[in-house]
Amino acid sequence: MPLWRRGWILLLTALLPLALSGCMLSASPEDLYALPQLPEEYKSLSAQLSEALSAGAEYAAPQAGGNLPPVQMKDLDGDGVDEVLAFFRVNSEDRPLKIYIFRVQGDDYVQAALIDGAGTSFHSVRYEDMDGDGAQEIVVSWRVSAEVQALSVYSVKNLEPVQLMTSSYARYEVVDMDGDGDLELVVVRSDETESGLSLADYYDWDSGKSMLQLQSTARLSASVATIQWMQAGALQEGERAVFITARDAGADETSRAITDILACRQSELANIVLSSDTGFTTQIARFLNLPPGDVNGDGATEVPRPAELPTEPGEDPCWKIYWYCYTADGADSAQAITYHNLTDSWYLLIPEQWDGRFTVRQTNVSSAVHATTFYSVRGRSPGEELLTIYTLTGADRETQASKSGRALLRRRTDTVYAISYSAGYDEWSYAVDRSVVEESFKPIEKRWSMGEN
Ligand SMILES: [Ca+2]
Ligand SMILES: [Ca+2]
Ligand SMILES: [Ca+2]
Ligand SMILES: [Ca+2]
Repeated sequence: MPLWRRGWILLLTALLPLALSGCMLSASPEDLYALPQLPEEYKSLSAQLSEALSAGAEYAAPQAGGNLPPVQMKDLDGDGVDEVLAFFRVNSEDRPLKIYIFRVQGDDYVQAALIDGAGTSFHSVRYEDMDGDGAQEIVVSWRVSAEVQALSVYSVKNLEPVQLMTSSYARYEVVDMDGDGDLELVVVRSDETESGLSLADYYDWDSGKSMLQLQSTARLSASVATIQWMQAGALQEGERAVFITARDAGADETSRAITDILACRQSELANIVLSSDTGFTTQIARFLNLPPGDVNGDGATEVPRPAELPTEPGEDPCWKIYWYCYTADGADSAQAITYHNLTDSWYLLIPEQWDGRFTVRQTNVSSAVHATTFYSVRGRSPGEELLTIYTLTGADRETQASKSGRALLRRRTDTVYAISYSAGYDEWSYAVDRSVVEESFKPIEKRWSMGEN
């Protein structure tokens, strides 16, 4: 689809509500003449959208995720021509949420299908070819009420919508759990029968019935309200897994990260870290707002487990982070140690021989000069100064970074990172080559909002 066509869709979306509300009347005739001629097929689409709007529909754009416009283009049936999906709400109807699907026919757009549902708004929409047949399935999340969300998946083969599953839910992920090339659906919902915790339903594609079948259900260790992140990732041998992190207040008012890990075992969904004794996950750590991730770049996902670094009495606690990966049996092993500075968006992979022999202090000299200094440890206290990592954000950041004794680590649009070594570093028994330290420095990339599902 050429870019100008996409441009037209955006223009239509922007102008139609204005046109109907009369705002366009303030445009001068010259302004109107300046608009390029509308291609024929978009006149028919525009007419269809106008008709829906004048019949009492209003645009109801999805509120979260990667597909936000109220009018979206997607080649649903895989024939190389985009269809148009328009998201509306018609308040007077029992099933007020409507997705109109238009397809090109000759010079016109004609309505090919309608999907409707109950609820107050569209939360999100995602397009996934779950069975790999070239036709996109549509994953729709509906906000039913302030507390309840529902998830539905539609096949639109030949542009005829068939609902493949629907369920109330809190989070979901679409992922190839069993490695067969088809995508499965993992849906987290509240456990209504007991304990206030949550459950994960596993839907696999049944090619015989062309349906998504509920295959199995796994128990999780937290209530849906406490879930912070649900992410697809990988186990140690590369098996796909879903990591679910909840946050709850521990006994001493510190918050805890409670991690469940779902993987496919003999075609069933299993929570591989659930203890058979307690029925609860074994993976509980202090919560420091760090999601699981591939921290060492080996393809497997690690889960963080903070441990406190030595400090002087009265100082704020600071943390090193042990990162664990998992086998399919749920056995964990530490893969990396980091020091994370989330305020300044960086972390340092800690050389193994430093473990137990270093600590850290953060000194924010000014709002534009943040310094994180690493010390050796003497007894249980900070000892010799070893090195300092600077986060420089002021207008003079280049000058700051090139001050005597400082070396540039990394440059970003609005930040420069630099490092300086103290006299004690090279004499420290556990020092590693400076180039190793510098390669171990990692800026944290801002990522997509993970709450989209
Ligand atoms: Ca198409
Ligand atoms: Ca498909
Ligand atoms: Ca699969
Ligand atoms: Ca890894």
